[in-house]
Amino acid sequence: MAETGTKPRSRTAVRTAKPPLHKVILVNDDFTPRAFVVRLLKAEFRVPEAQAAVIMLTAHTKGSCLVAVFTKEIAEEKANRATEVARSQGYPLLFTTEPEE
Ligand code: TYC
Repeated sequence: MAETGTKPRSRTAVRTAKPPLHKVILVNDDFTPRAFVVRLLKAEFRVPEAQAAVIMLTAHTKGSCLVAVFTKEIAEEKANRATEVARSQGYPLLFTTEPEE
């Protein structure tokens, strides 16, 4: 193709917007058994045993603990689902979500 010798006057930076990420947070309570929390973390979030135990203990001692980070929809879906599984067993366990800074 023949060169015209002209150059584009402006450039457009091509960037793909990153989806906003949300944290899933485990909230402590006085009633849910520790072993159940660990089992739920393993089953719903695919967290290995040792990590599940650390997350559970951190929530137990500090009041809450970060479980994982996902896109907004997935985070809400996972938090709701895990909370519902606990409720279906009669426990008040709560998972919340919040946007990641
Ligand atoms: N605090 C609960 C107990 O002593 C255990 C627990 C830990 C519950 C973490 C919720 O997010 C939680 N049985």
